Amino acid sequence: MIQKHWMIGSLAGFGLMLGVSGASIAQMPHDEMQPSGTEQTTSFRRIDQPNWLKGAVTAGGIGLIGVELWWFLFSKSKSRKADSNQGMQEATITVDGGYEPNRVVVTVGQPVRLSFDRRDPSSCLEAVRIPDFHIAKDLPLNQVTEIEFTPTQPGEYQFTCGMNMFRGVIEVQATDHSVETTQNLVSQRG
Ligand SMILES: [Cu+2]
Repeated sequence: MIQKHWMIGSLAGFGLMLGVSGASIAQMPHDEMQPSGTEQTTSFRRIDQPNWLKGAVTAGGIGLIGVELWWFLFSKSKSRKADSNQGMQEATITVDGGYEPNRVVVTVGQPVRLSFDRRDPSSCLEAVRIPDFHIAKDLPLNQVTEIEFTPTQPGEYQFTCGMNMFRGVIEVQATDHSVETTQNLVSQRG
């Protein structure tokens, strides 16, 4: 949530910057054109912006809209399959304005080690909880904290910050796909 607001703010700031710099570029040749001592018109004068500038500003605007769309639609769900390493399923989750990735895919019945790499000083993210596995752990800043557990049932299990504001999902897949359909929605808590 918080990061989204920053993002919107910085996007707006960037857009403003584009506009302002565009205007000052457009004004430069105009000012130089005025010879000193001749009549100064106080009435409005139409500033003809060069076409390349109009094109650049338009392209910039469209680009920003694209970035925003991408941010809202796609950046939220980043999924990663855990790496299997000598029977241990491992994944590193970066804690910075949320969880990245915020969906980790693992296989049932094998131990999982999640390494939370906390880089965000916000107290909101100073702890992580995985209620279904009765895990609650502090995440010291600029350290990697490992959490281990073994999922025994396929399903989707949430992990959250201490206040339940930021969330991620551990997706536990069945090894046998016939089991998956019957046990898919084991537990999901809001
Ligand atoms: Cu929080």
